Amino acid sequence: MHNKGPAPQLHDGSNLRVGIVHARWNDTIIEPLLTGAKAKLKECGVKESNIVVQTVPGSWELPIAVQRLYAASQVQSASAGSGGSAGDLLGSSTTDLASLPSVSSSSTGPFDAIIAIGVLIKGETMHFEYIAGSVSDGLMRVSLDTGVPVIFGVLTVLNDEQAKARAGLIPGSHNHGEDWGLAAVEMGVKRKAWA
Ligand code: DLZ
Repeated sequence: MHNKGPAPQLHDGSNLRVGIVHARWNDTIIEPLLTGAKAKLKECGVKESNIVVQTVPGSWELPIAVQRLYAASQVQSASAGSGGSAGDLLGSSTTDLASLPSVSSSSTGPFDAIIAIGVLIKGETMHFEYIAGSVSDGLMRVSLDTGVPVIFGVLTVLNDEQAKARAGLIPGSHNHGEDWGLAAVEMGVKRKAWA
């Protein structure tokens, strides 16, 4: 099977803070992607308390959420010691995915990378092209405007089968969420080095 992801580079994520924002559309695909991303973050040493998860209704809302989450983490960093967290500033994470954690961060500081996760299935929406193009452009813009690496975890697929194959739900298939976790750590570490 193709789509095995990039050749892995292992980086130490123990000093990183990583945000994850995911859409709630297509939650059965989102859930394994999120789980895969978090598993790789932790494998690289990112502490649970340094992973903040937020949700939005759909992929369309990802760019604004990533932008505000990052801004909130900067404000919080500037006023460190005044209490609160980036998660608090945006409101608690609520999710219908019972197995997913809510916001849990006791740490402070701006995020070193943010992963945006969504699943757009062409067959289900006439909006597909509009949403996919705008969300891609929006996430790139947020990344370049803020300087924080935004990992593109938005699947744009033609049907359910393709979505499942990219979430590791079909035997022998690869969970792209794992790549996004690794990419977040690599880019977070490199961004610090390039600062
Ligand atoms: C409206 C809509 C449709 C039809 N399909 C999807 C989808 O496949 N994946 C997704 O993440 N979101 C979808 N949405 C919701 C939009 O992203 C957005 O949440 C709403 O239009 C409200 O702004």
